[in-house]
Amino acid sequence: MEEEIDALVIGAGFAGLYQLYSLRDRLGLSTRLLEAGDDLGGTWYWNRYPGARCDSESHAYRYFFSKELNEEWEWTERYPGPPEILKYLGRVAEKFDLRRDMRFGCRVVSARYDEGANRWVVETAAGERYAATYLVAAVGCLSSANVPDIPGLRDFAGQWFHTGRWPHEGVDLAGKRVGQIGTGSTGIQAAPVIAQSAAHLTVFQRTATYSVPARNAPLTPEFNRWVRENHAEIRAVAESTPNGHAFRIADRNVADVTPEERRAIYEAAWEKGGLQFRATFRDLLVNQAANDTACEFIKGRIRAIVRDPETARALADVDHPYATKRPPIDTGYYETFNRDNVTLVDLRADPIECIMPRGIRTRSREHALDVIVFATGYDAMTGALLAIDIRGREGRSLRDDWRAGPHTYLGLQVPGYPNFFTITGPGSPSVLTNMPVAIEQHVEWITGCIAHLRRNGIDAIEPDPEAVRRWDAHVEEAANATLLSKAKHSWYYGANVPGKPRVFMPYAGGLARYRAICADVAAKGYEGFLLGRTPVARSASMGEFAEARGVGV
Ligand code: N01
Repeated sequence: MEEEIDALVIGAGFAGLYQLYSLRDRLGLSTRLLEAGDDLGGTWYWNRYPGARCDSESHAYRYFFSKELNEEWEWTERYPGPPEILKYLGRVAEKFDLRRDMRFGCRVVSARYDEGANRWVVETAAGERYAATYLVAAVGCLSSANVPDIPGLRDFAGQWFHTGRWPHEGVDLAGKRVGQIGTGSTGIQAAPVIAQSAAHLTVFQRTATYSVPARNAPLTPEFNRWVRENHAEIRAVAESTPNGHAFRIADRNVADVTPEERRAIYEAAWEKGGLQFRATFRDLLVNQAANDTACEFIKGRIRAIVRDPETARALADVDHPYATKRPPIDTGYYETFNRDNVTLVDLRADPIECIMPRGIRTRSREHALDVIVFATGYDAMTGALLAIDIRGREGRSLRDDWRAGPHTYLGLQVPGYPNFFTITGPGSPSVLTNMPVAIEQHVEWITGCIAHLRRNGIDAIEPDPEAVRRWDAHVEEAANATLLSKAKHSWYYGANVPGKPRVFMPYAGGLARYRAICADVAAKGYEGFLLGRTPVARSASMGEFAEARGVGV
């Protein structure tokens, strides 16, 4: 017997909590939230690895929708860590009485659209069933852990962990020989902290990257007062910039300043720390020559910090323009390689061959290890959605429909899956932004859309395949207009997961522009969407869509 409700939300991170609140308390819908983890927090529930910390600055890493919440909540550090973020989300759940409609330990395994009943039938791993008119996936963009299939892992005699599934009780690394595979944002945060307790840390680097100091620090009472008094301004900035952060991109090109001025600008940004480094010039992500100057500056810093010339060379041997892979920020990452107990292995020169019971064998030698840490990232953006067997009209399957890459309209809906919404789905700015700001926009758009349907007695909504085609093309065009398209080996292209289609997944046109597009679509009566279950209009469109993609319906 299934529980009948109006709306079902999957995932209890920033997105799911706000969606539950919005549908239940603003629209008055009976709403349930299902979460695989044993508590709320989403990415912050799972990511408890050493050094885990948010890369967005805390004053803009929050919901803005509630003035009261903003006034009562104060962050303690420039970049909050998981315990404080979980405390914040716990406070949100308490303040809005969300827990009574949340179910934990419920992994959704399938969601099937019953066309006759116009309901989504959702089933959990434990066999519980729910039937809802609206289904919202708030499953996160970076939640499906990617553990590379390296031969021999099963026979490893030590312990191994993926950073995104780190044991909540912690791992005692004292006196252990630790091997860390991966040097993305996570690995760069983890290595300095692991090195402090491990007997030895070996960092296995496949692709060098550019990192800028985070310069985390406790927040002063003065700063927090300023934040309290300026929420509206902070929000306005975050909502009007391309990346959803509370800082503006400088209105100048690299060529507008002299080399000395440029150096001073980079130095000041390096000292200030954080993702603002990317905002020093407006053409860093669109002009290769401009980008080269940032690359050179950072490479120079790496060489100046790291004492061993060969290690410095490998760390500075970056093969892509700055910020075309997600730029990490760090606390003492490069300095870590000056420690006696830390070694870098350059996998480009000495690739991993296999994992042995006692360590990792690279082409040239064996590295004895007690613990392997996989900081190897995620099956990003589509992984968590496709982990669920999602079936739309006529039994069509999302796994099949996205075999060649995701197709969405605005990253919000998929053709053939009526009343199914994705928060920060592929095709939306999502991972290129400060997530809570992108999430708020999506949740509010979805809530407004459902309100529109109910007000007007419309029983279903799904995108017009033609609009999806145009949006897919626009997403590709937006990426190609930037240097992001020069890092084809990034996870933005799905390149980190063997066999995954190479499609640029997030929307690179900027959050502010995207917001305007979404608002315009809604203002025009949901232009590009098919409203209502009108079989004739729908089957004509589906035929067209299938034809264009060369598949049968
Ligand atoms: O994952 P990644 P991440 N053999 O995919 C390497 C967000 N985030 O967890 O580059 C050897 O970026 C891989 O090498 P390569 C943020 O959006 C946010 O670090 O594919 N190496 C790379 O070095 C970020 O971008 C915060 O050649 C292998 C690393 O593993 C996203 O999460 C903090 C390998 C994976 O890097 C993902 O970051 C942390 C193999 N078989 C992360 N497979 C915040 O603070 C992979 N690698 C908010």
